[in-house]
Amino acid sequence: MSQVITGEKEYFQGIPKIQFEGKESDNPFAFKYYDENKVVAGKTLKEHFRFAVAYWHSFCGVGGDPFGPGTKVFPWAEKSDPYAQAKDKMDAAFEFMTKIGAPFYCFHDFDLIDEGDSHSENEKRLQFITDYALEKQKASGVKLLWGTANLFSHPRFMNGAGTNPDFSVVAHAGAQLKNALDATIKLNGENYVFWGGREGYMSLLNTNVKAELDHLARLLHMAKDYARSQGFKGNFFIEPKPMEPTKHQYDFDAATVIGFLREYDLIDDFKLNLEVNHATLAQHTMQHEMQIAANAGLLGSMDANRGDYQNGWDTDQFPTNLNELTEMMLVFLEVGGLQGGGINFDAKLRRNSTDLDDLFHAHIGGMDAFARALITADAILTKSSYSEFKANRYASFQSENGQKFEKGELSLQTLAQISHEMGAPAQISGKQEMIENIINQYL
Ligand code: XLS
Ligand code: NI
Ligand code: NI
Repeated sequence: MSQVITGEKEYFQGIPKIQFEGKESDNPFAFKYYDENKVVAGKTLKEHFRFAVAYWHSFCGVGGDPFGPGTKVFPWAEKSDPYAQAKDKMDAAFEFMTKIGAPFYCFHDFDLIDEGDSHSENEKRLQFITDYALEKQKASGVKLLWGTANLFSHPRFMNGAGTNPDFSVVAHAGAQLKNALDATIKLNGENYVFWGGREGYMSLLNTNVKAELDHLARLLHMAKDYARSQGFKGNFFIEPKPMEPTKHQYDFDAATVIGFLREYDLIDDFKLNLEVNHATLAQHTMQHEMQIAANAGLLGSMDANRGDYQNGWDTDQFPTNLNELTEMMLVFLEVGGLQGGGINFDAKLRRNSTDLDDLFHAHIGGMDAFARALITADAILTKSSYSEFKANRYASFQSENGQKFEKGELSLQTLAQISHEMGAPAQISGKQEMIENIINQYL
């Protein structure tokens, strides 16, 4: 995929396909670290990351906030006819994706085309725009990393979608979900995501948590059975987030979702799509979430962004924090990367970043930051004392009794007896500061 694909009109005029020029380059429209063909730890950067552009933030989000309307005037949003507008937006999207060199994209159903006022009209709209998307994918080589359904914006979902106390809303969600699955399958989507935007509650006083969780699991089973019957071979991902828009979201964090998948027998088909800013909202680091998911074999995909140290909500900023990213990439390499997913920029420009070219700066920055972090993490793992130090911390479990303990061959009485023989443990430093310095040294 090297060709730029435009529609009748070129939206990002004067911006060519972004090339890798190296860190000495002063060209703001060039990659400084992301050389897609560079091989690190046995794979090219392109293969490691499988970067995806998020349709909603990049081509739909005009920057509205609770204090004021949107600030961005998109030239692809001028036409009032929803079909014509959707086509223009898709032209802009594929032009951008081929210029930035992202091999994948992700969407919600009604990012592609505005929602109509009936199921049949929506089916017609999605048919139309997915026909066009198929042409665009073929011409460009850009692929669909995942599709999803927006089951949280419309007022009908104010009490949830799959967890709504009203069966007719649950049924409506089912109809919409079916169409979104059909669209994803038609476009050869590699995965399908469930983010439980309003699958949670505002108050326990009016909520039957047991019934709601049972209903959510039922809907997920139905979705999985339907998609499989239609030949979908990809992964289903659940995207944890602890709160926002609801006060408490059921898919709180990785550990909670893993427990839910086990409890409801969904663990063989579902994995996790983790998001940096959701991890921090749950009072975790992203690297913690990645490790917990990987321990269960469920590290599927990632939504890349960053939060703000001072704000307590999902600010969805583009990732630039190299220390944070390097720690993430250490886990990424240690656990062998993602299971079927990629890295989707679920990040938005600031409300006052209003030029069309800002979208390029944001993605160049994000892709470069990931590349630099991965290269750094690989150097740390292969050249520094990091891995050896970490392994040595646990070396005592290689002793005869340590091995018996790990294999479950010791009773508590024997363990106690061993301790009597071993005497008081010596103090061993965790050496956190020394390890932290290695990151700075290799960056
Ligand atoms: C919102 C979520 C959302 C999902 C897709 O916070 O991150 O964008 O990724 O529905
Ligand atoms: Ni997300
Ligand atoms: Ni988010």
